[in-house]
Amino acid sequence: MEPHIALLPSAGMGHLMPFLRLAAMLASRNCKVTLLTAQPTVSAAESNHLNSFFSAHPHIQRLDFQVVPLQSSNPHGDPFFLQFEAIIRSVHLLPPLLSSLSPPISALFLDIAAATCVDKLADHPSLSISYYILSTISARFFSLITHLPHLTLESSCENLKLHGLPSFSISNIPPPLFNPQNLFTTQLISNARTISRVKGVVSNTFHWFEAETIEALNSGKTSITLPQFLPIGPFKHYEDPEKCSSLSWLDEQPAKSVVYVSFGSRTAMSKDQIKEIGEGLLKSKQKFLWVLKSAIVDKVEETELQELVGRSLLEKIEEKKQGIAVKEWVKQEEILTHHAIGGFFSHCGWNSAMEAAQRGVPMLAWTLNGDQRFNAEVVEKAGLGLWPKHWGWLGERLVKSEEIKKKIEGLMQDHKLRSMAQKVGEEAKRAWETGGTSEKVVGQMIEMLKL
Ligand code: BUP
Repeated sequence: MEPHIALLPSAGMGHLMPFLRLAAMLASRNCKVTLLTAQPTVSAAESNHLNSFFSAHPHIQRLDFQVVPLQSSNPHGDPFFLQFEAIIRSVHLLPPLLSSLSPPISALFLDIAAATCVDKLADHPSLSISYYILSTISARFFSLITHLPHLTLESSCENLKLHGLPSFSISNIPPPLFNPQNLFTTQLISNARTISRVKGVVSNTFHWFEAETIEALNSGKTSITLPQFLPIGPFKHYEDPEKCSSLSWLDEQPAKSVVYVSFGSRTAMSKDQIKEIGEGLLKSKQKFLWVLKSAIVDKVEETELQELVGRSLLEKIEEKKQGIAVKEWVKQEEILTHHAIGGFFSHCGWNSAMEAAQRGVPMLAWTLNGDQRFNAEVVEKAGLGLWPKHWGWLGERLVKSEEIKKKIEGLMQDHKLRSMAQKVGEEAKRAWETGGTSEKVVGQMIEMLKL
């Protein structure tokens, strides 16, 4: 009989996208799939994507999970981290929901950002199921997280060596992790404590891309016992009927002539920095498609494009016809697949990095916060991209247009980088061919789910 699998994403598009892709993939492999949707969502992008996903995939069941709002939440806290916390604290509402499903579920996939829910669910008498984590981050960052509960991070050291794992540079560790009181840190630590209780950790990465870390995680030689790490990336695109106007502009551009610029769904930059980016793009003389944001959460986006970019800069952009600036949700995967795209100037969120890897699109990484420096290390080591480390974390310094111009020229004109990125794309495809590493692991995972 086909296994019935439930999936519970946490919050934010960087978490929802890989869950939707995993849900579509499991459904295509003869699993019955129920997707739990924590309500209300933080962003409009999440609710829009959920609606269009369910209408395009009527065979996947939707189960709304009303999350209890936090009693006294810090109004200045990151709304996505607060939602992780609200989901974790609403875990007591899950057993009746999950046990009402028919046929009964055999497994629940939890987001790494809410993995600690397993502690409350695993001992519940009405649930006799297996638990998996979907790790929405690189294997490299995951490997650091596994050891967090037993670590005291000291910013005075240069490198961190954990038994059985490749070493880490301290300067790449997100600064909040040095503060044990920070919500990001406390959540990661409690999620990390749960890892050893699950049956497997599914990850959107592939063996060739992170071979050393993946092998270390599965070697049994780490100082803590870990479940099986299952690299099944790059996750495949799922059908999405929504339209995206930027694609028609791209249709008119020559092959590999456009740099796509986007710093993810959660990063809003200062107006000064936006101005420098715009000037840098114009000075580089490269064509560009630039996606802007003015707020962390799209529901509170109020600033118009003209106010954000500045009228004179926007007029220059329109006059020169060198590129377009948009302030809307775009179909990033389709943009990256478009023949006109020659480079991706990105914050190096893990999904973005994997989407570029899958298509062999060279990257210029500007790591702004969270796990992004870890991701950029992977991207740089694989030959997929350039990473000016000295640009610092978000807001640490104002990166001037001249520096941006030079790096964009490097991204778009470096033939060696282009051919190395192409090789990454070929390896990513190979992982999914018959007998490829990810394809084999998926087969193994489906067998585990049938048990
Ligand atoms: Br913005 C934007 N269209 O306009 P990351 C993003 N995306 O399809 P993040 C679009 O959202 P974290 C847009 O393709 C990727 O799948 C993009 O995830 C898609 O970055 C996802 O790259 C964004 O991981 O999350 O959202 O900043 O904080 O987890 O890095």
